[in-house]
Amino acid sequence: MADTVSNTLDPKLDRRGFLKGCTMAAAALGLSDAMIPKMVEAASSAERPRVIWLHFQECTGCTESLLRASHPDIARLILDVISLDYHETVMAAAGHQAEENLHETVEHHPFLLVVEGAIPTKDGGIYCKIAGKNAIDILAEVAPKATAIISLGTCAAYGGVQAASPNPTGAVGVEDLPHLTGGKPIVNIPGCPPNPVNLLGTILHFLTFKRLPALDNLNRPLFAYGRRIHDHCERRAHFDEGRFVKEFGDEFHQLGYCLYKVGCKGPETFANCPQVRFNGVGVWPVSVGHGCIGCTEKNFWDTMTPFYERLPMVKIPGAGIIEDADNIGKVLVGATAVGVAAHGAIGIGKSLIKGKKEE
Ligand code: FSX
Ligand code: SF4
Ligand code: F3S
Repeated sequence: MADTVSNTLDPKLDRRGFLKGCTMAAAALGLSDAMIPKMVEAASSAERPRVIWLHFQECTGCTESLLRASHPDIARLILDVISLDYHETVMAAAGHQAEENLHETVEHHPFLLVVEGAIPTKDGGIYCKIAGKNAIDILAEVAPKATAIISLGTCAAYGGVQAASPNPTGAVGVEDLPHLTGGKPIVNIPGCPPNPVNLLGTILHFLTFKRLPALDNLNRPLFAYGRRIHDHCERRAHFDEGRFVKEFGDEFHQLGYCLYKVGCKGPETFANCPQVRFNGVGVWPVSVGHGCIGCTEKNFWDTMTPFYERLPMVKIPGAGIIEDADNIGKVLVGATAVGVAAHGAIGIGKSLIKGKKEE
């Protein structure tokens, strides 16, 4: 009965793909190569942890981005190291059989819980129902029995797009419902969608060290969300020198200049996108010409919008708050060496964006 999902996908990864995935996860975790054999040993153990994967209010982009990853096939790798007992999108079982699988694991085995999607709390939770139960009841039934909970994607972590003002369904993230989760540890892996490497790294960390990774103040693993996008961006030299794209498609866009003035939220966003990148082909939003919209940050649909207007004030370590974007490069020369901002020290509210100065 267990592992009802893995065998519905491609065959197991070959050894080379498996090693490549572990090496990628070790790099994301900031571990030395010396740790890779230990990680491979832990990941190859016959004792694969059981995982229940619940879907609530979401677009399923989190699972899609996982399934679309390649070189290595991260979905395949994850499915090789866990026993996925319940996952509504990809499991072969349906109806009563699927529900039986869920209850069997919940009642009789230790398991990790992955949640995708927000939980709507208004009007008795009627806005998300599965198998006749609403998301609140399902979470209350499953979460307190989990060893730990991984909230995958910004929706499960913080409510996501459903929670955007005026939040008509009362959508919240898993961590907002502590009375339903029984005090179980929660790891948020935000992103809309999140990078599957960060899920893989969290699972491999758990398998290798028998504990969850260290978290930041928003319960995100520090290995993945400990640095600002802006600090590792390949366009940073243009920012520092004051070379900006003025509008999409202009000559500066074609030259690969900084996207700050067309709305990039990289200076306020914590994630490893520039280092880990996506889809196994080395791309991330900024590398293909679009600014970061801050999708790993709490309530980004409200706090990071309008997406195509620049952040009005950028706090630069050692240089204070810069309000005039035209002069930002000049001020920054000499200031960038000051170092990385204290994690979480930077924050921006919608009122700031609304109150921005016109250039
Ligand atoms: Fe949310 Fe995930 Fe954005 Fe979509 O499942 S994080 S809307 S990419 O898919 O939950
Ligand atoms: Fe990169 Fe955006 Fe920072 Fe410019 S503002 S350097 S595009 S992260
Ligand atoms: Fe999201 Fe920005 Fe990364 S939009 S995917 S955090 S570059």
